[in-house]
Amino acid sequence: MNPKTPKSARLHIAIAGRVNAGKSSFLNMLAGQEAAITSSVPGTTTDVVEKTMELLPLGPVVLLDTAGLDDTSALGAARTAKTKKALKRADVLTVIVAVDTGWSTFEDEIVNEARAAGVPVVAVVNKTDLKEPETGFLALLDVKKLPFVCGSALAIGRQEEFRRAYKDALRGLLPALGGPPPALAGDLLPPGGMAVLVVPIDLGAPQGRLIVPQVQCIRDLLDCDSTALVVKDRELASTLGRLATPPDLVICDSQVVARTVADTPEEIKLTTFSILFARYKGDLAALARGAAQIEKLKDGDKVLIAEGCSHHPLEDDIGRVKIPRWLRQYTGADLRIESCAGHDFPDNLDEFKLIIHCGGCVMTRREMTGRMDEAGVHDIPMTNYGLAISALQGVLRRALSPFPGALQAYEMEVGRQS
Ligand SMILES: Nc1nc2c(ncn2[C@@H]2O[C@H](COP(=O)(O)OP(=O)(O)OP(=O)(O)O)[C@@H](O)[C@H]2O)c(=O)[nH]1
Ligand SMILES: [Mg+2]
Repeated sequence: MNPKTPKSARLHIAIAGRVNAGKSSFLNMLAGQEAAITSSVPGTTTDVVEKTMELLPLGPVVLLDTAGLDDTSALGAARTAKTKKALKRADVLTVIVAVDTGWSTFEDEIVNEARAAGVPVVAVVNKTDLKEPETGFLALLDVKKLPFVCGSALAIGRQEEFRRAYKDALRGLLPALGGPPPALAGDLLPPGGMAVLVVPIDLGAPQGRLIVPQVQCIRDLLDCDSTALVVKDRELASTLGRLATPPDLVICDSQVVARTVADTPEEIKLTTFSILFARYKGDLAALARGAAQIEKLKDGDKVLIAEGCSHHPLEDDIGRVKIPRWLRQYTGADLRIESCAGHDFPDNLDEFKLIIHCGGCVMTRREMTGRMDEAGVHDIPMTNYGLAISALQGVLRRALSPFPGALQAYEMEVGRQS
């Protein structure tokens, strides 16, 4: 992957530890530049610092430098909370511990939290220029079953060795990182197949380019030796009419799904970008089950609309305006609708009857599945924008038809008494 790899497709590495352990110095050593501020003042890093880079031969990563776990300043608790939030989007945790301070309950706590969430952990023993780590210390890491590397982020001349050892340790964790993500769209087509992508160019479309999910889909189709034909919604019917053989799949933006369904002959498989990403980023069947909850909403029910990025909402913003309007129209119920954005996901999930999440194009698969797990723990149905829109337009069954398992999950849940 090259430097333009979308952030969400990069391996996210959270770097955590106590203040002054050398977290930021370690990040700078990996990056080969002063990406984060370092100093001997405890609590130098106060917020999460992100650095995207190529960590060869591992590939593209995002390093997340965090505030110290034992930050005792007035804002310490808020900073630690941010660190824990960063852990939610991390694929792997690196715990930095300075050799002269040793291991403490702070490290134990974050390691336990990561492990409980299924995030593999590697320990880095830093500042070995000050003293050699004691065997008892290293034995303790062994007992905790933590792979570890030792070195000094500041020892010029020995940094390459430190970097290499660290990357080897990360590679050792790769099986635990779950291998490559599932296919996006290419597996739905026969070899040499063709997909038509329906992309509306409306006010919400950025100037001069396509959006990341569309580009990723095109790339995935090309990787699978398929043909991708891109049209605007208005040109779909005439384009289909001009093709000598029908396409194997039509993929459309959720916002034009009703029109796309109307313009696409019944025998052609059809889905939305959003549904493809639901499968790619999370558990499509679970999100389809969540969409069934729309049929059961009643007066006074609270619905959470959750957005992965914090963009400036347009007048007819999909999450803030359109979905709430369609939900109220469709259910006829007096719903209480709240929204959240960015990496903040509320703690009071119990209050909601349904969570409608965006496609999560800027989120990692882990962050998305983590949110689904959280909703699952609270037994709150969760679906996503695309599935909800298709349901609210009355075409969800058609849009799920390429995914029989998810369609069945939806049907069963609709049929279940609430
Ligand atoms: N001797 C030695 N000092 C180091 C090493 N790594 C970092 N330091 C020093 O330790 C101090 C803290 O380094 P930082 O990288 O800012 O530590 P941090 O963990 O990011 O600290 P906070 O952001 O305050 O939580 C600085 O004075 C660094 O120069 C190392 O390997 N050896
Ligand atoms: Mg720091």
